[in-house]
Amino acid sequence: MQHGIYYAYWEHEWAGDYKHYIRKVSELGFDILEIAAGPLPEYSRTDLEELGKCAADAGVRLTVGYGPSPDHNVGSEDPAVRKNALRFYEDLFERMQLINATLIGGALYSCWPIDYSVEPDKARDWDNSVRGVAQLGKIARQYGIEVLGMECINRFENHLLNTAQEGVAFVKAVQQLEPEASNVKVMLDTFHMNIEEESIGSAIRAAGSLLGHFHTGECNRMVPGQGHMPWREIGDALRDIQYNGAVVMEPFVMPGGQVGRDIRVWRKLRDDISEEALDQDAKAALVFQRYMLR
Ligand SMILES: [Mn+2]
Repeated sequence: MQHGIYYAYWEHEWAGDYKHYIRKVSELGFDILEIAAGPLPEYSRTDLEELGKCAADAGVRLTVGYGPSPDHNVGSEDPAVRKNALRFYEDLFERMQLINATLIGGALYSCWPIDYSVEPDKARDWDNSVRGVAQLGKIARQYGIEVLGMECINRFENHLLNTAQEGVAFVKAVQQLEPEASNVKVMLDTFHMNIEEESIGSAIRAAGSLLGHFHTGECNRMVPGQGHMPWREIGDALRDIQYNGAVVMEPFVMPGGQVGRDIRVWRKLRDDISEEALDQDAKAALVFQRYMLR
């Protein structure tokens, strides 16, 4: 099991100096830095190669997170949008290859957050998304992408995959349609599970061998260990399914900027939000998480 953290913990915008965060998380003792896909299309080939080298030199693995914009929805009803989305992802996968990133997770089957001003048609969107993700998985394979994490997220952010059970049904439907899309996996996040699942342990066991990526955080998105998530139950379930993949904490504790708006952080979740204090929390959370989930 490798432990990581999402760079946006320290940022107000969905971009940042990833080299700075590679060095920081390496010093804090993490194995993985998760970065946002959004800025990568702006990077030159040289920028990407340098980023990959920086990570390799620091011994940090890069994973990628993405909340797809509506024009990158592979399950859109509009064929032009689906086509545009696949083109976007193919370019992104090529960029990921240059930084040796083999895992991407998020609501890749749809967009984030979904626009609920129009009532969603879940059955229709599900079918479109299964077909779109089947193609996505096949394309990703050509670029060495080993995990496409279908993140099961709460009802307020998307309508398609709210529970692990739905995630499993979705991934099985994709793999049935396209056997080459075996890189399409279930992705769970304790923050979302806390809202949607009857039992967090059962949800993890339901994902079982299909679990490809795991996000952690407290119920209010503070770092693991500072709230009341059932970490013992989570650890037991991950051990039961012999999960040996990435576990990336995704804390958000600061209001402000586009990150604060998108994540709906309207208050400081801890009194001291200086970089030093955030670093200390991350370090303590890593010790806690390694211990609880080992
Ligand atoms: Mn997440």
